[in-house]
Amino acid sequence: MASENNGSRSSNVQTPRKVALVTGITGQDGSYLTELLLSKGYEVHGLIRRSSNFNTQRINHIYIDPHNANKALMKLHYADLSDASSLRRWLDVIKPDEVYNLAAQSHVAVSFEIPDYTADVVATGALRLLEAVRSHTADSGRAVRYYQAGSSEMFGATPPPQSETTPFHPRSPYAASKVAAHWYTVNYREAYGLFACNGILFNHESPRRGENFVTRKITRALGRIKVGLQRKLFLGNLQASRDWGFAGDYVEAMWLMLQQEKADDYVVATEESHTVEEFLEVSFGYLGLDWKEHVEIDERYFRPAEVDNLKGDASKAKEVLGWKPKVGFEKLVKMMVDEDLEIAKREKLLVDAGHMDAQQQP
Ligand code: NDP
Ligand code: GDR
Repeated sequence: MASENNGSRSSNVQTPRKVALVTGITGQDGSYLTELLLSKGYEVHGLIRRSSNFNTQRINHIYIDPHNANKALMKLHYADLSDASSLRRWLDVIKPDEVYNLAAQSHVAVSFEIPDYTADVVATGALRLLEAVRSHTADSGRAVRYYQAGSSEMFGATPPPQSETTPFHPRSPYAASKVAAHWYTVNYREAYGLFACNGILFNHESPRRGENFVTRKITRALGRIKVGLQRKLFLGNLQASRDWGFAGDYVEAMWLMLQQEKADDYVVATEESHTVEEFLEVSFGYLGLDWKEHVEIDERYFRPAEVDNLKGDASKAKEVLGWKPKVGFEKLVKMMVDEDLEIAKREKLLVDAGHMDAQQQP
């Protein structure tokens, strides 16, 4: 009898669904992280900013209209990292257990063009969100865990391998702003006891990568070259080295950081580095093409200050989080080429049917 009671009691006990708040949910990482959190049973609230066109392409496949289903577990709300009041309001309404701050003006070269805006969103935006979390927890007595999307760009000119103890030497307004956001996060942890973690993530890519980052720019153009829609690809510095991983692997590390007993900072990387030229060799070679016949250097893509060599040391994440990357460099390149070749084939059909201009660039 006792065991029957115990059994029925435990089967009736339901752990409450965890609630996550994700800024930057419409971005590459936001989409993978949301998929991961939904698969773990979370309710996910994403903050999106207003734009003149819909900007939810990366999450449309997981969106369920709440008018059609009251069990929709991903919900979207308008807010902006430049608007402190919107951040505090949504925290009070949503009452999340975990906050992932992924929103950013994330393009390094563009940050030289719009430095003031970049600093406002990347640095002060993180501070606004931390302050909103702090004041929300102080007023409500709730515990909220916070993840800050830090970057290997913070290491900048400091030679590899780069770990949590490597000094920062940022080389762009974007990188300097991420350094500020990193220290704001450490400060809120030390000053207020907030459970706040910095993930220092090295470059991570995917078929959902923005089309003006170098890997996706290459695979997108390569697909179009292969089907005959384009001949040339204009690039900048081919000698820069990056530690490129797969975004799907990296969002797992973000989640793991917030499941630990103690808040801390972690480098997340594959520990392998390749030049842009090597990316060209592998991607073009995979489709049987010679990149040298198609690539031209355009100085417009050189940056006022470059980051030459990034290669992470992810020992701490491996030891403490038990994290390791599943997708290596070649597999990542092939995954991106395969997907972009399919997109190019569909574009070719539209061009041949007269529905699209062949010159139309993504
Ligand atoms: P993306 O550029 O793909 O996504 C950025 C997201 O931020 C988008 O959802 C964008 O919205 C949103 N956003 C931009 N400005 C604002 C704003 N003012 N208010 C609210 N939201 C805003 O970046 P990734 O997904 O690649 O990267 C995620 C985070 O990780 C970023 O902070 C990035 O700096 C950082 N990071 C990325 C790395 C990488 O290799 N991918 C490596 C290390 C760090 P919208 O869709 O409307 O533009
Ligand atoms: P990065 O990524 O600056 O490392 O920042 P990006 O892909 O833009 O550049 C990588 C390297 O390629 C060189 N490069 C070019 N880059 C672009 N975008 N376009 C070109 O035509 C081109 N030609 C050569 C660049 O000079 C650079 O050396 C990314 C972003 O996701 C950041 O938000 C993130 O913090 C870091 O990765 C880690």
